[in-house]
Amino acid sequence: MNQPKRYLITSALPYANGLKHLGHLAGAYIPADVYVRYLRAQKRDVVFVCGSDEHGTAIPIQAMKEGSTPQAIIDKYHYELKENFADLDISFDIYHRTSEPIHHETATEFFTSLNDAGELEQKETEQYYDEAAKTFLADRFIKGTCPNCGSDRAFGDQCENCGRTLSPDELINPVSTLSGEPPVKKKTTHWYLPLGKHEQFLRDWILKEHKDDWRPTVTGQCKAWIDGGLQSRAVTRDLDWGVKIPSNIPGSEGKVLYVWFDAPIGYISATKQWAIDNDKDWKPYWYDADTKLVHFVGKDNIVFHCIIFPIMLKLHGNILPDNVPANEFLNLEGDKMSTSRNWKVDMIDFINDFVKKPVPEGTTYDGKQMVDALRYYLVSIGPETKDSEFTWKGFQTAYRSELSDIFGNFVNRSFVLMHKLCGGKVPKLHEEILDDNDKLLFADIESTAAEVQSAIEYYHFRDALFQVIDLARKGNQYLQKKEPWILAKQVAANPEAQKQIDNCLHICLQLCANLSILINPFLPNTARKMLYMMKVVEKMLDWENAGKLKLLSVGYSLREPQLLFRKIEDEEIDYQIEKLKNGLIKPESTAPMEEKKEQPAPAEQKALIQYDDFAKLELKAATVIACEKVAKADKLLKLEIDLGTEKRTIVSGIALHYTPEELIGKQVIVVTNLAPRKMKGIESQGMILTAEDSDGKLQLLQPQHPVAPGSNVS
Ligand code: B3M
Ligand code: ZN
Repeated sequence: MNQPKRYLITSALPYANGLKHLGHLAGAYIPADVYVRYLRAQKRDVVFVCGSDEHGTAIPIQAMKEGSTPQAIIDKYHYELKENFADLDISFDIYHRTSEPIHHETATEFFTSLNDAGELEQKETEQYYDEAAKTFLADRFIKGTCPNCGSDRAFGDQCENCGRTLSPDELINPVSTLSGEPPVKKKTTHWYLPLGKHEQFLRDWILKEHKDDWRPTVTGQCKAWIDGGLQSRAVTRDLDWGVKIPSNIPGSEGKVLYVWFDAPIGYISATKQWAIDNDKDWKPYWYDADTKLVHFVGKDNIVFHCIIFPIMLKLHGNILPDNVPANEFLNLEGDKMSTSRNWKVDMIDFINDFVKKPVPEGTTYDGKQMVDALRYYLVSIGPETKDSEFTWKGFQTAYRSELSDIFGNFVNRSFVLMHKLCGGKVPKLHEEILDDNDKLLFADIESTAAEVQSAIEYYHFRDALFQVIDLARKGNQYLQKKEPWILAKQVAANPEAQKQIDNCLHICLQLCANLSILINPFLPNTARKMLYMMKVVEKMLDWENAGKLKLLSVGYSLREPQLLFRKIEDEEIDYQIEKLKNGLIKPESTAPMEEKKEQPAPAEQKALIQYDDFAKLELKAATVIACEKVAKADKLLKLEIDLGTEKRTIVSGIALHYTPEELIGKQVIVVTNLAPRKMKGIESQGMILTAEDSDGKLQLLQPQHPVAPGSNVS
């Protein structure tokens, strides 16, 4: 892989007019932080920027409603957001804000340079104006009757009832949501960015150049937008809150930059401020082609980061993003997360209820364990390819059955046994008696390090984390096979047994050291606690150590194990579920205080097919009669299936979800007329159908009651 010289990583700038919830955290902040921590462990040159988005109509309007000032609103939320991110260990190099003078200067220069180069157009239009509130009205602040469904709760940008995208002109009997009065039409002149001029560039850059390396959900949304026709976009607003258009430009009076024009420039101004604070040069990060720029955002921000901002960057002579690994949405307990309905879990609530919760007397755990617990669950259910779901029970189960029972348990057992059977020191490795199990685990350590690395480089964070847990699972299986506690009873009669114990625990401890390196980008607190137990310095977490088998020196004495993951009690979970249900606000007069979100036609749905297309598939029920792991392929299982009249071999990528023993005897649904395909040298003669559950586990599709092998499925 060609390594860029430096990285600039951004997370979407949150609006400073409210708190952010776990959906935001899972979408744009945790994945970015995992990536950045990995890059830092790789010793790469990386800057991670974010900050508060403090402009837009929503802020002065909220101030008006609360009888406050815009400045008071942004101050309140800016500091709160900054602290919330810090409490959850999101390790920005700078958390800036767009109200800073350096941002205003940067954004003004950007606008002026595009305008001077003739890249913007000025147009006069008529827009709705509220005479009582003395302000032009953003689409969201006009309400009326929907021309499509007749609901009287439609907004100027969208009808909440039927979902139709609207423009304010389409509303019947429009009224201003500010004064309740019908608005009047008033002429106004604005600057526009003609997107249409850049269609070919976008098609080449997104749909050709990045066809394979961007997520299909991202390119799909971009394609839908481009195909839908690229309209010119107004980049200024009539407002007195925001970045003012310089007064020497004719027509600038009363105009500010549209918030979506200035906000992404916030990434640049944040980089500038970071450079000032750290005595660095910011320019290469935005001008040198050897910089890899990656924007982490949620799916509602795709269009701005993949279409509008890149056009601005190109016109301004900056580098373009290398990737925008946008996430889909995270739902909550069976429903969409929503600020207006209060169906959400705010970061601050999790912090107060878990991280900063007073620790009962006599216990040694700390709140940071719960930061890692949350980070674990949010990565493991990360909506990387499609919407996924947060449930409190799912959180408790994943934490207990994966993190605590597999990872925590392995580390704990290794340390306890080492203290008991090897005098608290790293035992010697007796190379001459290494057996196949030992060698296999060594090989697994090496290959997992490489796989985790590759998954992170490709933004497959879920998969990467899964691999780490799977490696710990292998450690447990290894211990179970070796049974050093049984060997210990034989030592008196057979001194060779001690050598076997030594080998087993030597390998387990080297695996623990590796696990700390691999888990570090995801769970930094856990990694540090492991360092403490191993009495080694931070430097061991350097990624170049991942996959190495001699990280801990023989004879080195290690500390007693510490509790890595405390228990999450049922009462804590029940309390959260109750709290969520009690806080729900029924949809009524909710005028969400968010800027309009761009929602192009959903692109992730596959195209319609005709019945004839479907009828080409041959689906049959079959019974699994034998099953084994495929050598050197962690995800693959080789199955022998009985189709009544014939038996077949199938290779299926479900090894991380089922053990071979679990599958034998089970009925499955098989696509039997799929062209045979070789995987790891084995010809697969069909495909097994599964469905992904909310935890990302594949579940077999099965007939409700057993049927004869070979039965047709239709
Ligand atoms: N302030 C966040 C949002 O849409 C918006 C992102 C700006 S990123 C430059 O919720
Ligand atoms: Zn409607």
